[in-house]
Amino acid sequence: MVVKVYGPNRSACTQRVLACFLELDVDFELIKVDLNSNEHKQPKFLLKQPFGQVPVVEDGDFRLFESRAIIRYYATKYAEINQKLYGTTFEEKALVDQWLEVEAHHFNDMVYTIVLQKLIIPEMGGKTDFVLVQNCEKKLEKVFEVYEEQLSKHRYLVGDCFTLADLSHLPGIKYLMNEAELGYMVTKKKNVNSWWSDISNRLAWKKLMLLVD
Ligand SMILES: N[C@@H](CCC(=O)N[C@@H](CS)C(=O)NCC(=O)O)C(=O)O
Repeated sequence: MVVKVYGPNRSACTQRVLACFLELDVDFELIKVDLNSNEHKQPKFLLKQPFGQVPVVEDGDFRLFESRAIIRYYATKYAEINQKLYGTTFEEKALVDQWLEVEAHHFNDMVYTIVLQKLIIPEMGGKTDFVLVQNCEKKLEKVFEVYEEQLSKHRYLVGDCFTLADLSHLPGIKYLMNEAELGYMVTKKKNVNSWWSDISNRLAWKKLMLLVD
């Protein structure tokens, strides 16, 4: 069954899901949602995602939103394709969840605000709040310090295998490096830099980057 993924391919949250699908060889059809014309806030879309956000997936009659819930579901469903992606023991799974929570609440919140302030608000004719951006950069610096320490002990965030915890960072780091011009935050940290270089060179991510407008 081909899974329908609703979301623009430039959206970081949609990319998180697509990266997971490419890792697991899940067949998908990407159905573009035009955020510029507020398609995601229209009644038809709100029936799929009541908060008016992308992505949403439809797998036959089964519908799911929240990108991290989606990747957990598919990594569990297709565990035979890649057993390590969501860990193999209760403890590994708990650690993947721990780092996914770190990504969602410490890392992504900062990156999202920076990208919003530096790119999206000016595109819409608004003014960047540079004080807010600076505060987020400071908080993000602390997050990367924690990652640097963790990655000095392990190749990936959870031990020696690539997991959803690493995958979930790919879209945000790519935005930081390319769009927000804050690549130095990654490159100046030896372990974080080699981790980024490793995970961004995975075949699945490279394939995804070819699909992105
Ligand atoms: N926690 C949600 C966040 C979804 C989200 O913020 N999506 C963004 C695109 S990456 C969006 O729809 N933005 C438009 C909006 O919030 O109005 C998830 O991970 O799926």
